[in-house]
Amino acid sequence: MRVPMLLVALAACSSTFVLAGPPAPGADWFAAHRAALAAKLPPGAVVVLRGPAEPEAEIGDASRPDSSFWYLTGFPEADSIAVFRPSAAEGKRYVLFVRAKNWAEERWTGRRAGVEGAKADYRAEAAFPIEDFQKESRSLLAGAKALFYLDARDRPFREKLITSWQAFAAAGTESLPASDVAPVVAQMRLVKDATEIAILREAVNLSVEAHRAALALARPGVNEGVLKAAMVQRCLAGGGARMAYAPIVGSGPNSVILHYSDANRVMQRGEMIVNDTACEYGMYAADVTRSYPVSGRFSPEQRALYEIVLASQKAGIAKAVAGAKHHEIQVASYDVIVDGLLKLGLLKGTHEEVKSSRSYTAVFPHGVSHWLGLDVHDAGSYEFADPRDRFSRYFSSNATLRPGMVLTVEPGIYIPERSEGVDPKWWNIGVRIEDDILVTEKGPECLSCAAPRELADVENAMRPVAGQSR
Ligand SMILES: [Mn+2]
Repeated sequence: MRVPMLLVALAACSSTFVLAGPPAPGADWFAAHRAALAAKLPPGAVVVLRGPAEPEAEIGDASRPDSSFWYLTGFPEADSIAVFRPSAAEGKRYVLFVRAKNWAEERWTGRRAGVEGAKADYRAEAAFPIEDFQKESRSLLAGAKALFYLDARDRPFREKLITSWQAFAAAGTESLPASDVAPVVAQMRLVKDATEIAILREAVNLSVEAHRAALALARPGVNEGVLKAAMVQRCLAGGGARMAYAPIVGSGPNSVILHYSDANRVMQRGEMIVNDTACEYGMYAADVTRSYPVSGRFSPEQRALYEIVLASQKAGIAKAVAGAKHHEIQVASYDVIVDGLLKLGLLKGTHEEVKSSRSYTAVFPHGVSHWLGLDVHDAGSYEFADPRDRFSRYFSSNATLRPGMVLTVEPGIYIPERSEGVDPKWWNIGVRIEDDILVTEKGPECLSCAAPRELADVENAMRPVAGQSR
């Protein structure tokens, strides 16, 4: 008995204290993305990608590469530019502009690959210090027929680039087009390959562990921040570089605030908690929400709303099948919520009246599904047929689901206090249930459903150890 126990203890130690870190995709993987992009562009295209400069502020998380820039280059440092020109002569097809090695600066802000590292580790055929971009760009753009750029929200960079491109074009007789390549890259990012799905699974699994940790800590008298801290601990200790988004841990009156981010209130018996928190891992985001009673036992009202949201989520997930349109998820989830609220008397009128008056938006004010990937609200078109306003968009997203797409399904009900005509027993109850769904040939696969979700599973996960009361 003794030896196995020791081994168990050692294993526990190593998993607690050793950060293995996420798997880093190899240079081939990024090169394949560049090749796939090239195949979508006209012959003679030149692509200029901006990796944004580090923000001025010296506080906050370490800067994160722009998702699309990283997807195409794998280069993780701030303030860089990649020029990609498939039809150019060898030696000029892929050029990186990076911050040069400079110990006096690196000792403050971190080590750099430098010009040599850009070639050796990131497959650049040539590399230059970032300051040389203006000087070198003329020869890199010469002879190109169309410019495609990715500005990563660096507007001055984009304006300067287009100005020089147009000046350059004016010198010739043809008019040369310049366009944003972001929508093209976004469509590539929409369908995940096996490497991306493997990393996403890790991000989600880590987030599920974090949710379990938080569930076990919830009880009256505990501050929301304690749950948030436990989740951040789990994400970072598991090798995540940062959270996938600002954690939302709201109890009672905060459970009806969709993006409540203070997490600094003492939870009271009888309240609900909405916990929308997840890890980023290897650059990929999970996005998971669980809702549960502070006391560990659902009250009748909490149970009634939770059952509607859960049924709504299951109806939505069932529509996440290859060939379906994205809005079918929204429609299926919506129908269950409206029917459930009508039955409870929390919405008045008929299903049709609720839809045409949009009275449901008082308690169900958001859409139920978005793409998930490198960004929590990932890139990729929804192909809205009716873009007039947010509710029209939710119900008209015509993108066709394909295997390899990953999306969230996250219906919710939030009853604010002083809701007109609503019995106060319903006030300040918020419920959102959100899971991450992979579309496969065989149907929807819920990546995050291991986080307790059925009512009994939630209560069991919160059951206190013997002798402790809530
Ligand atoms: Mn979400």
